[in-house]
Amino acid sequence: MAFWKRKKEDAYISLGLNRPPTAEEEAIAQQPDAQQERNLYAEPEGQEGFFDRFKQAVAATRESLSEKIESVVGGKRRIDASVLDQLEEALIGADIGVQTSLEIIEKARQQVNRNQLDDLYELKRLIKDELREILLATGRNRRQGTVASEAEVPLDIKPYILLIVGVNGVGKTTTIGKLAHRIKSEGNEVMICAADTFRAAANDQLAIWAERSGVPLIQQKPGTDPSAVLYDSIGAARARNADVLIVDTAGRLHTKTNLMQELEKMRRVAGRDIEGAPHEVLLIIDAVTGQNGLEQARHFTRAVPVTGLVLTKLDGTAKGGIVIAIAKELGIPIRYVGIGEKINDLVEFSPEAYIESLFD
Ligand SMILES: Nc1nc2c(ncn2[C@@H]2O[C@H](COP(=O)(O)OP(=O)(O)OP(=O)(O)O)[C@@H](O)[C@H]2O)c(=O)[nH]1
Ligand SMILES: [Mg+2]
Repeated sequence: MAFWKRKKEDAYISLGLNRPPTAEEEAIAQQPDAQQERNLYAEPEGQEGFFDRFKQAVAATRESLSEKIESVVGGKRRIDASVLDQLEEALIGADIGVQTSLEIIEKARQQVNRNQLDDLYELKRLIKDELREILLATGRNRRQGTVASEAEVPLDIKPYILLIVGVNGVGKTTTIGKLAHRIKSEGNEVMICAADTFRAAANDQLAIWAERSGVPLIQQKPGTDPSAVLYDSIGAARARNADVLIVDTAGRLHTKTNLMQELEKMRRVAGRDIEGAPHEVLLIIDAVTGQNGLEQARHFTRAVPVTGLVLTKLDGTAKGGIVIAIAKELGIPIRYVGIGEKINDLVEFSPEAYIESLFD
């Protein structure tokens, strides 16, 4: 079940049923493993060619990684030390992270020494398994309560508040437009709050996306206290009985602690008015900025309780391995990835689709 889904019937549709589940089915569905399995292997519904789009998005990374692996292993009959050294470089080059790359290669080395691994196919299998394990561990952290899970949000809370945070230019506004479109098309009443009052042009840009997605926008003059705009928007959302309120925030510099305080204030304002709000704090990270984006993310997660990540511009980088580095470092689930600039260019993140796309 997508984390923001509000309609009760969606809960059973997401179980692959066209009727409410029996008590027994419900119990099975509640088991963590069943949930995780579904999230991992189910292609998010209603998305034609989901896997193809994913493949397209990581094409540059796949090409650079797979080509390197194949050219390194090439016609060699055995996987030897020099192959593994070069492979290590290829993994690091894809931004998977130095430590992780070293660990994977060390594992491969041990298996080669024990004659348990001797061809390219097995080597790729090992890498895939290791990467999958990292992404699964993120899911497990989540269940251990590091991050709120959707099951904890009562369906009758309105509006469900999504706070969107991240530094300048990472794609917050664009992602809000895509999310608004998506959440609305699933049958929810959506509203957008323009709490990026820092930049004069921010409202105009958001207004364009609000219009594209056919969703009302609540805004005030540039320079207004963002928390005041949020307060107003919650009132407006209540008045219209909106299901979901998506809140844009300024592209704040992580070095300016006062901006972090402002975010904290917004959180308080939301929480005072609506039980459990903000229900989701989505941190937007630009995949193109690689390790730098990860550094920004560390700052944010220290200051605000980020519950999910959106990795944008995955289509624009050959260093798509950053997904792994982020999952491992932050232990926060990646909810979506941005794969282009258009309204439909946002896909639910699937570890399985990601890994298969990288090595197919
Ligand atoms: N290729 C690609 N471009 C994207 C994606 N998401 C956003 N962009 C582009 O990134 C640029 C910045 O996006 P914005 O949405 O304005 O970013 P922002 O975080 O709101 O920026 P500020 O409000 O200035 O902090 C725009 O040119 C977007 O079209 C994506 O998934 N893929
Ligand atoms: Mg913006």
